[in-house]
Amino acid sequence: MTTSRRAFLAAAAGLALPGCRRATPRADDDPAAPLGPLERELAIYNWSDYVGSDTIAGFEREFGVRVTYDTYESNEELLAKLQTGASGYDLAVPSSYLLPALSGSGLLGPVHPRYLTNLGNIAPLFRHPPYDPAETWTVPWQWGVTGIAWRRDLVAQPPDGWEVFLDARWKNRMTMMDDGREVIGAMLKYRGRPLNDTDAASLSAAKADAERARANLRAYKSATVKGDLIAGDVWIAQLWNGDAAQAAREQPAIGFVVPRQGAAIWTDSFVMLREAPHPRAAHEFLNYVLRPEVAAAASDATGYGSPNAAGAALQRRPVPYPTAEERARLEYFADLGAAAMTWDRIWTEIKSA
Ligand code: N2P
Repeated sequence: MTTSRRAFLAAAAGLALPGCRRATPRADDDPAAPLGPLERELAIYNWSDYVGSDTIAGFEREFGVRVTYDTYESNEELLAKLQTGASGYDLAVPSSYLLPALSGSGLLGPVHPRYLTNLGNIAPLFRHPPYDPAETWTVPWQWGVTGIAWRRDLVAQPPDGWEVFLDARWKNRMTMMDDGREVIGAMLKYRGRPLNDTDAASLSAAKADAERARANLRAYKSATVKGDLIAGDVWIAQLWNGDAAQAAREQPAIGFVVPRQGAAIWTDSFVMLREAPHPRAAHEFLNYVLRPEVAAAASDATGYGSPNAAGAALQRRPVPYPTAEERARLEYFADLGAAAMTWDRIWTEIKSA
């Protein structure tokens, strides 16, 4: 791990951070203040395959704004980009567990509610969430769960638990995600431990299990595994439900299961970056994606759940929020505090084993 990354994680954990102070205040830091006129450009950094086919183009057409749109494959990749500073982006879409780290490091700017007239479309369940109780930083985008996608035509016995990754019968036909929170989290659930465990003995068992699983894996690969599943090169993959649903549209033999031991659930939200060069265009975009028809088209395309109640009602393929019974098996990723450094080290060791 690089020194700057260690410093960042330390800051996220609220530890002393020598040589780093909060940036000086900016006009846009006051969420009640009006923003300037609409800029002609906007820069967005989002997960791959996480909007509808017309989400960006529709905004460009209607608002006369040119959008620079780049994608990433993990929260880690997002963090790495943002911590270098001056990314040039206005908006990004972290998972909720990153919020304490991002806001605590002064990387975010507050959203200005006066421009978010469509916020009332968000379902009450997703309003004032624990990671942003005053709705200072976030506008919820989509939610999903992590499970196992598999080829029903190539694997006779449906996998239903995380132990499948330890099964050498599927050696080189399996992948887990290129994401430490997901891989270590899955191995913790496999042993019946909490998803965000910081106990040293549990973490060392999870590490040993992950290393045993690694011997069977073709690769660590996240959303980009869709192509390998469709092609039949990968038969069993740790994956998110929406990306699995996207792949299943092209190859109907792809199934998806939430492992019986339990799994992760997460919400990803749009955040404003503090150094956003185009804050007004960013707010117009946020209000645009809060429209029911825009939210519905996006979630129909991605296969993920929409926190937008008015949008979900318009979806062709709505994803119902898990029932209480299902939720009992699901856990939200949480900020790990000081233990983030330990997790990070373990993940580095697993990958280099
Ligand atoms: C990637 C979207 C998944 C987001 N296609 C994971 N939090």
